[in-house]
Amino acid sequence: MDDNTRLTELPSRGRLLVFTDLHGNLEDYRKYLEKWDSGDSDCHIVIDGDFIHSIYKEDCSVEILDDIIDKFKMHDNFHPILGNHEWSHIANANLFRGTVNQKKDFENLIVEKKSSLEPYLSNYINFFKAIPLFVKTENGIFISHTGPSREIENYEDFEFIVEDDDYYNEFVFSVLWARPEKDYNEEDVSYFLKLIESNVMVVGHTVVDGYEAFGNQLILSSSFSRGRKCYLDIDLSRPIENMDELLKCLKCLDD
Ligand SMILES: [Mn+2]
Repeated sequence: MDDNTRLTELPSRGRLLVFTDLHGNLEDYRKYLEKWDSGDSDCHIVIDGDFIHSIYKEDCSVEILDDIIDKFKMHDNFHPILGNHEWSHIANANLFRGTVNQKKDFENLIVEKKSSLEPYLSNYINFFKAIPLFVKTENGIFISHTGPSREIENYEDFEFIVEDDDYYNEFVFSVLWARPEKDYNEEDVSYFLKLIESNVMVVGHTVVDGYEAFGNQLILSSSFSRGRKCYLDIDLSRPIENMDELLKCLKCLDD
């Protein structure tokens, strides 16, 4: 795999599993991994951001992250994507849920589990900088943590994000933080998809009851959710032309 690539492209063969927003839930992480055939190089797994920062009593963010780093090094078919919670450590930016500073909490958790902050935090930040922002499949799917950005007006703008290494511009900010309705609408999704020549988009970030279709965008909640925990199990050899076809690839964790 190329160094420092923000866009991972998957060919039109094999299988793709997509899940998102684990937020430190080790039990769910293990359940999703059981569905993945790590030894089959055509069986891909995408973890669509926010694997750290727990909202649960038992925060397994460090255990999950250590395992994700190992698997990312070992397997070319394992694709973690950057979320805004991982980004907060790159940017050294506080991230609050209510009154809890989750960035600070994670640093405390590292000290608790490893008995010192460094070199662990620096290694984690280097890893966050090495993972993609986007996965694009040849059969028509584009995956990012959230977005799209209204700032992306043409293909050159998109290429700029992919080739740049800045984490602080409006483009990058929007694909990590944007909310549907507030920051983009269904027309923005369609405009962006046309621009990058994909048919449907998959995001996490916004908490829903398992899944929600927002125009041509599927919002997934696979662990931290308002009820159901949903994921995608996609045959990459079959074109996905529209939302109806994507919805056929949807599964729930406890079914
Ligand atoms: Mn998020």
